Amino acid sequence: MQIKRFEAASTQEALSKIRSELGPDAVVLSTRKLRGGRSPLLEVTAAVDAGPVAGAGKARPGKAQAAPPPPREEGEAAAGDLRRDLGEIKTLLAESALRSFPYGEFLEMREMLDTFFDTMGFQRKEKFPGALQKIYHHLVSIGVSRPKAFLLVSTLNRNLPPGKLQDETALGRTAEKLLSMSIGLSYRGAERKRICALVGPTGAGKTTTLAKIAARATLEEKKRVGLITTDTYRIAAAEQLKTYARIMQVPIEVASDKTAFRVALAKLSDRDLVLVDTPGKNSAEPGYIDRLRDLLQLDAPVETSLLLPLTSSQDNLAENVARFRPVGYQSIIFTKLDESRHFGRIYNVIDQERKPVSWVTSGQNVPQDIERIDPGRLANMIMTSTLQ
Ligand SMILES: Nc1nc2c(ncn2[C@@H]2O[C@H](COP(=O)(O)OP(=O)(O)O)[C@@H](O)[C@H]2O)c(=O)[nH]1
Ligand SMILES: [Mg+2]
Repeated sequence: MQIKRFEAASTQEALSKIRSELGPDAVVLSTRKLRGGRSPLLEVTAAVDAGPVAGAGKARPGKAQAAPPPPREEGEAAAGDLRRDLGEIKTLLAESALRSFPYGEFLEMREMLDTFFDTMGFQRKEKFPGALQKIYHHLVSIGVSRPKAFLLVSTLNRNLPPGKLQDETALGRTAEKLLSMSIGLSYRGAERKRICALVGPTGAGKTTTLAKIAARATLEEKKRVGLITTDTYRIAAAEQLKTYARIMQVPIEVASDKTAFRVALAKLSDRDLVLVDTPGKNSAEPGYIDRLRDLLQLDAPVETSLLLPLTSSQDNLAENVARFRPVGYQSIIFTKLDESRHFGRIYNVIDQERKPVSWVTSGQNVPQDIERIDPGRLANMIMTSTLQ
């Protein structure tokens, strides 16, 4: 790996210096503001994978002597490069974190990487027809991460005959199909169980969603439903669910510990569907996740769904996914789609976690604002960025 340090007055200037000296495969390792002098100066360290550092304006190092790859494989090569770049970036970020990198600088560096990715992505995208670029920008605008959007678009570019890449409508449909296939990978092996527990951060919509699912199952599927709330931390929490239970005329049990939970399950053994609400307590509190995992470890199979509000930032979604992973959830329910159009974040999460999305909710009305969702519908929502 070749590492080189650059000084520039702006991000753009730094990027153009890096590109002309190290070529388009260079990655930014660090960036910091230099103090002193009349105008602000940026110090950027960048690296390229192999080969000698070439002079300004010269061809790309290492790859200069190599024969140019055949055009059909260019997208694949670029995608491979990007995957490698990202892997390397992740390692570098982890290393930086270990060396207790100052947080401000860390954020600045991430911002820089985004700008860098945009510029690099754009350079490579220039080879893409306009219709494909439009799809890339749409995906990014609704929250699909840049690398994932790039991979989707480059897959289309690689696999479609050039004629098909000009027709925007047909291309949009194909993109939707590809997205649906990609999402479908996460749905393999998904099955519904008799006992369903909802977990997730406070205010995600667990109690409201549980009431919606209960009402749907009772009214539409004519199932005999039973409810259990393990949320005994706040008196109002149990009351909230009891009110719904009374309206729907379904039995409800309150369980404050595992023994009481087992008793409650036994009482509801004649029910076709048992829905379990979990505490709306600060999930970051020590011991919370362990207690939840222990509670839901039963002899009977349980489908645990993680609720994630789409109003959360991508970082916050990732944080909650990581926090609740030890509970061992099988599916995800995205809530509050009426309050955010960042449907692309759904794709990022399930592509990363490889878990199916069982429901999405889009409002406070019980039982209306909930929808069972499949890969095709999700892909359509992402491509049209509407709930319809
Ligand atoms: N806009 C919107 N609000 C929702 C949705 N689902 C739940 N809420 C609201 O979010 C708040 C917290 O919901 P709640 O079910 O008590 O969350 P819990 O703490 O996870 O049980 C309440 O005001 C709900 O009405 C949704 O899909 N869209
Ligand atoms: Mg609740």
